[in-house]
Amino acid sequence: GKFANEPKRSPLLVPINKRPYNAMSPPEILMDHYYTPNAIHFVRNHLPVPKLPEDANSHRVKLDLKDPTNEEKVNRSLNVTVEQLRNDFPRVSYDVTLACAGNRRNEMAQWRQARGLEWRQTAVSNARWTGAPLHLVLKKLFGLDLDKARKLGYRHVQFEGMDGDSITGDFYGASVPVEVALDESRGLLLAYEMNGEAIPADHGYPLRVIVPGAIGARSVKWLCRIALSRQESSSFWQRRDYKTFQPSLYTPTVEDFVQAPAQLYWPVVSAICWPPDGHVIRDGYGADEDEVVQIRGYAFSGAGAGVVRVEVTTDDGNTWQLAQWCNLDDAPDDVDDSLHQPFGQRWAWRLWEATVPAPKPGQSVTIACKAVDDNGNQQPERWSSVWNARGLLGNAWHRVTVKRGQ
Ligand code: MTE
Ligand code: MO
Repeated sequence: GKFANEPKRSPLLVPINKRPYNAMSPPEILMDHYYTPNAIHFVRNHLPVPKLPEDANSHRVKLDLKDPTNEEKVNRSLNVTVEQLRNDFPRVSYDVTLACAGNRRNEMAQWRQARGLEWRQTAVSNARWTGAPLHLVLKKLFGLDLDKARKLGYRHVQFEGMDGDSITGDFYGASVPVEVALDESRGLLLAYEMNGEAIPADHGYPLRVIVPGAIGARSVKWLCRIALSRQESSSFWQRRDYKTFQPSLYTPTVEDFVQAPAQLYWPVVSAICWPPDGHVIRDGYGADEDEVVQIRGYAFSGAGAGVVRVEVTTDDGNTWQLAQWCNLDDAPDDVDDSLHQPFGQRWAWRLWEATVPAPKPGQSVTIACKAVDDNGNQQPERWSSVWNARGLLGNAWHRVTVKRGQ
């Protein structure tokens, strides 16, 4: 059947849908690693996993220059294999946090119903992605740089996955503006490795594009075609999904979707991964002798903006304390250094921790966090100000309530 190619999956993942398979990372284990182990990287599949080639190196990607005046016509076309990408181009690695645009939809949907899978806060993971820089591939094979591409009338670079419905022709796809795709500093990779291993089946084996700082939807897995075009990808997920609307538009029409701009980048967000909401502290467990609660979470922003600080409150935002960066064993030594994450290319999360006073026996405390990024942008306090019909880009303060037993 359609789901004949699904891989074995870790029992540690937290599934929210079986077919197609969608699963969150386990929040507590997520906080133990700077590089999320491949087996627990969250999975977001819109379609069945396609039949994958056994030999990664001979997998071909089609590169098409479409006719700028006629989307149906291709002016120049060639194929490139993964082997060529490995051998003929520099091998470049970037640390990139992928996050589904629907991350934290369950909280937003508690404020007001929003359409989509109810992800909690861990449709987010971080990996070291390795591959060939996209701009070099287009330069070497077509002699194209941004300037030339624009002069020829190209506006978008489209990506197509192998997953889809061959009858309706509905394949997963996405696109990004040429200004992003052909700019070296934006870091787009044709990636063939994830954390130093072949990319696992669920994450796009044998090749995927990585669009750093963007919503996960733009990093097309199981990549089989790249096309320069005047138009955005005609994929459903580019044109009729992954768009936000003003908070009074409850039921956007097809027309509303077509009109709205496609979302590319993430805003700033942070969330608490430990303790879980509703956690109960029993004395001698979870609260140490000083009667404190240890909190851990992540923070990231979009488009290469770094997170400059994370703040935590236990009095609904009247007073705040600064969180500390975590020093995890697997993180690079210079993880908080501008050499590791240069300005404008801070595509990876920062993991943080904080300690707040434990509530008195029988009482509870609500802990909230927010992050501030390089642009001075901060997370909004309330869901009411960011609610949108599709439940995307959930970045209100993240709150968890911790109770203490009698
Ligand atoms: N690429 C293909 N071909 N098919 C998909 O369903 N899902 C996208 C993106 N790329 C998708 C895809 C979405 S919405 C997200 S959030 C990320 O992949 C998830 O990447 P991951 O499963 O490796 O975590
Ligand atoms: Mo997504």
